[in-house]
Amino acid sequence: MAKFLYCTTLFSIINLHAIASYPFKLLPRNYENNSLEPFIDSQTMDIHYNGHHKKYVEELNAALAEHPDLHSYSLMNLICSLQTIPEKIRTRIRHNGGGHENHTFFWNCMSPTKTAPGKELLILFTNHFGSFDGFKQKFNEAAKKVFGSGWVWLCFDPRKEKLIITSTPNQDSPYMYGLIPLLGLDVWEHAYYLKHQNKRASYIEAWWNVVNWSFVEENYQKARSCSGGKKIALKKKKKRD
Ligand code: MN3
Repeated sequence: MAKFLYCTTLFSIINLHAIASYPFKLLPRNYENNSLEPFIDSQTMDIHYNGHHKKYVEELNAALAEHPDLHSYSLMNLICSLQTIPEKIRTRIRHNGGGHENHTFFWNCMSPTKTAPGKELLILFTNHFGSFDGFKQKFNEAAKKVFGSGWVWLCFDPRKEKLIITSTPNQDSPYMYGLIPLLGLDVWEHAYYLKHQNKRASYIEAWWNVVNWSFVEENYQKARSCSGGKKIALKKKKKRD
């Protein structure tokens, strides 16, 4: 129980939107559907946000409606303590709570304003993945490998105090696995099929143009301060994976 409280408290400091509780709301994005053109098309952004994401929020609220004992739970409490959720609604909370969290995070991972990784992030990528290009290559490989529907992530692992690239199936959030996401990419077909059809690689390539590196930097700084302020970026790596 203590571990659970530690995790949800730590994660809620990092991800403030996740402290909200029932009834959950679709949060506004700070750009329009067409703002990411030509890299992410307007129709996909509209259907993805007003269709898919909105549905996750509605389904999450519907699953919780008849469980008033869970109405005080934050989104982070719900998705980090699935084993304590009544079995009858556990899968719905996992899919729709994860879907709400992941998509809220994903909108912030993109920006119509061109950004670039700062000096500290570049050092971080060099130390963990050989170079910035090395990081992108490994991230691309992981994104192409996701079978079916899922996500690829750059995460901070607070147990090992290092960065990792990983994927999650369906709408699972990295927080469910004790990881803090810094950057995430939705590789469900609904995220790209209208424009890129079956060519996931071309979607991934286009997406790099709209990555919000300021958000990644912000997430990294919060993860670092919550892990005791250690300079993980400057840590020498003994052995490369
Ligand atoms: Mn999606």
